[in-house]
Amino acid sequence: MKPEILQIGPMLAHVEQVLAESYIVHRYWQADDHAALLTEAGPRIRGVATDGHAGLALDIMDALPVLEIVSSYGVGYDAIDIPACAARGIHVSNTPDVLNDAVAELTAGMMIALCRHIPQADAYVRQGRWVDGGYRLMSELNGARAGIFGLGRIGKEIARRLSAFRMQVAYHGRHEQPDQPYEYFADLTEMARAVDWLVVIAPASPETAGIISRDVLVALGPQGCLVNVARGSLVDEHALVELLGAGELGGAALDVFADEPNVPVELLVMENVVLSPHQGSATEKTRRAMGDLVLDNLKAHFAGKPLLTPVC
Ligand code: NAP
Ligand code: 8YV
Repeated sequence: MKPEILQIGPMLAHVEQVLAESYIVHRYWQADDHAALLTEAGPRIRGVATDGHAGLALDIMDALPVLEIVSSYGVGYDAIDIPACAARGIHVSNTPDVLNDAVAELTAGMMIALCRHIPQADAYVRQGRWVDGGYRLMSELNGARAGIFGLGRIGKEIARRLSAFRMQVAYHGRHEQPDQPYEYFADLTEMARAVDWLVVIAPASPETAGIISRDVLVALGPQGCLVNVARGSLVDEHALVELLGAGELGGAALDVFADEPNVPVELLVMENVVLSPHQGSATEKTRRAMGDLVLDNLKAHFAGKPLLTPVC
């Protein structure tokens, strides 16, 4: 008998194909009556396939008494209640490492786009305005100081790229990493005060909610730029919008927002902002590797083997 699994939302075509071949799949988002689906199939469902946005709601988990594994597409697992899973003996896996390069590339790209006005300069040419005179002068990354909040797997790849741009890199986290060549700041606000760019790439959690506070943004200052490629919940978005509008913060490059896919309307008309629809890992190659890890973790579990990338 194939194990029965619950697929929370749509996934890549190749992932859905392998899931359909290997398991009896219940497609939650397509069910007309979610409660009826859970009542009928819930008692037999042993696995969940989900992603970092949909996660697994507690009321669904409650309806799955024999659930053994949640395999999630994405490295961030803030949408899954890990303590609840651990308490019930449910294993959880995510997709770390395979997306480090893609996220680091987008981060560097957004930073260049922001300081070199790539979107605006592109529009300038398309609108035929170049014939009336060249575009104005801008700032550059070369020689500027970057502070990374979260020098983890992705943060280290960002640091490597920013170092290659000849930026001075520093970092903040709960622990100093003596094997890393970058300056460590034990205090986040101190680091924000010392740098030109603050790059946020730490996990969302109760401890990091709102950690990029008004005070941190004020410390970054009118010449400073915030880059958020982590989660919207880490940043005080109201303060961010207000300070950007008032010229008390220099600029922002944002891939993530507090209430995705809704973006504060004020940001949409700001020149000193670059916006991206949560695209950090969104390349064909990386997303395929993430999808493969979702499948491989499920396969390992149902073969009685250890998970490849366990969270708990
Ligand atoms: P990671 O390897 O676990 O690194 C996280 C880093 O954050 C660590 O260096 C950790 O250092 C630091 N940190 C600081 N305060 C922390 C706290 N209170 N709790 C936990 N860590 C803290 O994670 P990663 O794989 O680099 O991914 C980081 C995050 O990026 C993910 O959780 C996800 O939300 C986000 N992400 C976004 C995208 C996107 O598309 N935009 C794509 C992938 C990932 P210390 O332990 O020293 O504190
Ligand atoms: C994905 C991400 O967009 O890995 C993460 O934590 O934020 C992104 O890679 C997302 O998780 C896919 O659901």
